[in-house]
Amino acid sequence: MDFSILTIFPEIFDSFLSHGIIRRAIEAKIISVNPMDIRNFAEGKHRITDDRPYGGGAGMVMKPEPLAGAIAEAQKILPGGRTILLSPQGRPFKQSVASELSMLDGLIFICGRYEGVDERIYKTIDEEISIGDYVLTGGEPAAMIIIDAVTRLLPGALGGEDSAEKDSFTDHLLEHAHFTRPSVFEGEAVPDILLSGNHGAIADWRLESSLIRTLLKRPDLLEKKMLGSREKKVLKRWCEYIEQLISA
Ligand code: 9D3
Repeated sequence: MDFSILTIFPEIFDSFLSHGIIRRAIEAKIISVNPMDIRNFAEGKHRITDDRPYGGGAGMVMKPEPLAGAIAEAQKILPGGRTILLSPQGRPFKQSVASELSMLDGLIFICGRYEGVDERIYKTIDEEISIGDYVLTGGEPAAMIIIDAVTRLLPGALGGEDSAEKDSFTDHLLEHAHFTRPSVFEGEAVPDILLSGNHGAIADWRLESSLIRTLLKRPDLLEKKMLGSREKKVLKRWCEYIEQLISA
């Protein structure tokens, strides 16, 4: 998958691209990431990329000409790539959107700054995505988040058995609790089952851990989930336990 990022701050991406799974995915040629400086497409001595809004008011607007030039260049480099404007008004980014984008060959991200972009660039974009209901200073963190979430879904990016397929989030469940050595830390022991070697019992314990954590921390996720018979059995046992507590 090839990513192009249109930004006035291309250096923001240096550290992101130099570490961990993203770095390895680039080295393995699973992805390429090309931050492009919108300023390189701006004319005049000062290469200005923003201007005051017609009609007045606070803040600045991204000028259309440099953006249009940068978008045209990116679309030439990635023909058939999907052009995505990152903005607070976009479609909410979710794991399902990451999964959809991971099927494509190329993505072009436009990182807005200031109050927004000139309305006339909308005809050159395919869609608009937001990463959530909070206010950022620009689209750059959103580009990193989407590239990160999409890359780990690509074949070979995670390596080994840690496949993205068994991610509990796609399944509307939070991850179960995790433990590693030492077996006792500050007086607190690891649950015996995890040391038992009984893989069936361990799988049951992990499902229970996932379900109860989700119930306590993100009940909204559990409401979306289709419960199977194993899940129902675990939750019923908790119901019975709570009923016992009440009637005692
Ligand atoms: C004063 C009105 N503001 C809208 C809430 C204007 C405004 C604020 C911040 C316009 C752009 C921005 C910069 N944000 C992004 O570029 C952005 C963003 C975000 O702020 N939240 C969630 N997702 C995204 S994706 C890009």
